[in-house]
Amino acid sequence: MTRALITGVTGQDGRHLSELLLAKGYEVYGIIRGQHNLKRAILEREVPEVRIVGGDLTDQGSLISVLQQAQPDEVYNLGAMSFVTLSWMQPELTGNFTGLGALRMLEAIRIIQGASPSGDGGRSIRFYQASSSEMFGAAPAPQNEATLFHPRSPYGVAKVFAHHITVNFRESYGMFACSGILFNHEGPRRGPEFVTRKISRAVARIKLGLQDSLVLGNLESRRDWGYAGDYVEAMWLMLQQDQPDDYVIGTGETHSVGEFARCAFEHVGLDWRDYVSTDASLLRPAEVDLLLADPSKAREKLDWEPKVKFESLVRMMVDADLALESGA
Ligand code: GDR
Repeated sequence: MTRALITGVTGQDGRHLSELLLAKGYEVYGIIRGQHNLKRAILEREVPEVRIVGGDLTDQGSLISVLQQAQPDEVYNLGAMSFVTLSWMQPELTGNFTGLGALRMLEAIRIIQGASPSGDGGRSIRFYQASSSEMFGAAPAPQNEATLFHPRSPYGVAKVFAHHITVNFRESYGMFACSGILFNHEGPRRGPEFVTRKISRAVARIKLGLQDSLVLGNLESRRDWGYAGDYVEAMWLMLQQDQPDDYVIGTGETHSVGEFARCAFEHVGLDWRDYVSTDASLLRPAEVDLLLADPSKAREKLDWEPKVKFESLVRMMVDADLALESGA
């Protein structure tokens, strides 16, 4: 039986990926830091088959122990401080967790499997790094694997380090290490701090009379939004190839935050202009204005296509929040 180890297993992607791998017959181990917490409880309820192991991306020794315990064939490093806004408030923590965390896991794998600098070893554990379109930041669109990074947040900077160290371990030690540069991916499991879920939740609550308005920041920024369930499939595909490589994953469509809000309100028969206002305190010190993926390499080499389109994604999220908020 193939064994996978996932960091960030309690997050949106961790839960989707666990389900995908379990359905493929994998034994899935998930690293959880700290003691009991709400996110762990959600994971245990939604995907109880995941074997939970204690560890922390800021603790090198714990990662070595976890690898010894789980003996994985594949490691998916999804763990990060992933909320861009928070990365300006806690930049050092972000660098440590999101940037150095990837290095610690790579080092742990190298130590465990005894990869040699000549590149003739270390092919047994396959490694996936969750890289992000935030690395592109201000780079001109559309963005693909050859686009130069220009990150605009401490989070983006930390992800650039994690991406390059993944490529470097592949080149230095011959490790099967892949970096998936995923554009924004959403769904009903998205945390409420991210703009799509903030909107879908507010729309549901406004429709049900539980809330009367929604305050947002920048309505003009544009994102390439896809469905998280489609994107975890791409992660898995990357680790099934003959050669390790890096891939951009996105839809090739871009929409503004305002368009997302308009579409979400329209779905419940409301006009977004009656409910949405903006507040300058929600603007970021530096913004990423336009993200648009060119996912041609993934389409050609992985035969990967996103299935859920923008409007279906918005409707899926609003419907899920309507069900949740009405206790259905
Ligand atoms: P992002 O996602 O920063 O792209 O990173 P987020 O949903 O937080 O922001 C998207 C855009 O919406 C604008 N915005 C707001 N954002 C939030 N959170 N709250 C608001 O009220 C609001 N109003 C406007 C933002 O300014 C921004 O332009 C996500 C994360 O999941 C990262 O971890 C991941 O790497 C990238 O996507 C790909």
